[in-house]
Amino acid sequence: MGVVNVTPDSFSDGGLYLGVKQAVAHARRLVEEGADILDIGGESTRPGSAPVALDEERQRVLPVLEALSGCGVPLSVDTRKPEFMLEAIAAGAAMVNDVTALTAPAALEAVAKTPVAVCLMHMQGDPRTMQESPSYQDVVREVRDYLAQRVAAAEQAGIARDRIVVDPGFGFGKTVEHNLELLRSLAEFRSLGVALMAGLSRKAMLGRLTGREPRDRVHASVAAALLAVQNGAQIVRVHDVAATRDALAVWTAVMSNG
Ligand code: HH2
Repeated sequence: MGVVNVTPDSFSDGGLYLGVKQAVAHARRLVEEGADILDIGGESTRPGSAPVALDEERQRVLPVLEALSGCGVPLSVDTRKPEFMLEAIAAGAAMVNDVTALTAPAALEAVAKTPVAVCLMHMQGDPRTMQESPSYQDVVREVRDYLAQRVAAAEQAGIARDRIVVDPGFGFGKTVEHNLELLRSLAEFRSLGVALMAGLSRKAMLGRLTGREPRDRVHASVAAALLAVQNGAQIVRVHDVAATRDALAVWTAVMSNG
């Protein structure tokens, strides 16, 4: 899944693709590089970020979605707002990626009445404050239990299992140690019986481990994506599609003869 941030303030590429033309060109490049899905977002959820008004999100994302419909890959919309989910679906989105796992009032019902796929992600707290003091007794168990509850709630609302993807939410209310523990134990999330996604691309934990700025975290991101796939992720959400594709081509070739 290639990331298309139509935002002025995303942590690694904020402002680079804020115009419709730039965002669409970037998205098309990601498809050429081998992205199977594009995830389009108009609201940064990086630590410390403030929410974006519905109208602003609409103006950023809808023209990009519309321009990309028919681009050859399914489009995902990264949003927490139920009203906007429905507008994005009407504009061609085939997937909703919600960092709040459809916990907003009426979000479950909004998605249930459509045929699209949905990614339910775990976050402790909210973006403004989530990195102040993340705390867990057992991060893997707590994140998995939360996702199991959200899958059950989604099913109860009428969203079939084969439409659901779960994501432990690397960096969303987690220390570097929490993230490493989740990555080590990612395979345990397969027991939830739905597709598994991981988003580690250019994140702060990789900065902590390498001492590099977000745009220079490509190599670390590729390593993290590869480990995530090796540990059971079926979708990796990445900024650097070509590099990730190459690494996965090698991994796939090795594994297919194993
Ligand atoms: N990470 C980000 C945003 N959305 N969605 C899922 N499912 N999983 C993730 O790990 C995830 C996500 C943060 O990355 P990015 O979009 O590049 O940054 P920002 O939130 O600053 O726009």
